[in-house]
Amino acid sequence: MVVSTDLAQAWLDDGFVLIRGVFPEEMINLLRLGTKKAMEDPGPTAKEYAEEGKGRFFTDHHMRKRIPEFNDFLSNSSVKDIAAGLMNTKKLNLFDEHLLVKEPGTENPTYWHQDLPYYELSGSQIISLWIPMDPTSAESGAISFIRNSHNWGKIYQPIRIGLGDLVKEAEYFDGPAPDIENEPEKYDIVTFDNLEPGDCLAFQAAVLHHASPNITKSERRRAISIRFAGDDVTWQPRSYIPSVPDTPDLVPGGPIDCEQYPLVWSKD
Ligand SMILES: O=C(O)CCC(=O)C(=O)O
Repeated sequence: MVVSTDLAQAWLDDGFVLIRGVFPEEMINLLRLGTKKAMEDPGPTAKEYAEEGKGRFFTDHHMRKRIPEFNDFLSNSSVKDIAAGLMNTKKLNLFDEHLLVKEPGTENPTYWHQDLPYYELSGSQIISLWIPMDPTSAESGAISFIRNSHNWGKIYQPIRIGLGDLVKEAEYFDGPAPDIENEPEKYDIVTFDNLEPGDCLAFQAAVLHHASPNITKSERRRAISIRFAGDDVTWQPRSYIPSVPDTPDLVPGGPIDCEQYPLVWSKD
């Protein structure tokens, strides 16, 4: 799969880009099977955000370490080509896979946030490929972005994405994110409310984004964000993220290659 220069430019300018129909059904089925396993037997990094009896907002990270289907998807789909093409990078480190499942009746939104302060990384070539496993509508958990907000030069204080409270231990940075929910007219908000399995929504780590609750009665909203870092990314330890002992040999400002952030692709 070759990423056009127009798509790569849109990723740079807007901070996000949608690529339709890039993953065939058998690839999405790998993700669905992996997700089933992750939810039936949650690993140590799994979290539940929904209140008892109000749907289920399930998240997990780094599932490839214990569930082979996620590795199969990483090896056999075009996910790395897309990430490398959009970022125009010579190498890719995989640094996270984040599973985000909102079952019917889940009232939790995913609060407005940037991903960057949750990472121990610094740089501009940091991408998430958000891949829905179900049709996704405004009612089932559509994702929205503020166009170009990655270029505002701000890092906002992280928030617990499913609960809405600020992470107190985190740095204050540029303060909490603006109150976008109550003043939407002030922002250039783009909502992707008609995604299909096979689509891929790519976005930059500093772009502000949000996802709605799943207020449907029967539509699941399973999605995975697969995250890669490119050439300009260095290690940026953050006191409130307990990374040791997974990144023992990294030096602040230095390269990120290590077991936790494996080099998974390079341009020969
Ligand atoms: O899927 C969601 O609810 C939000 C996704 C998100 O915030 C992310 O992938 O960074």
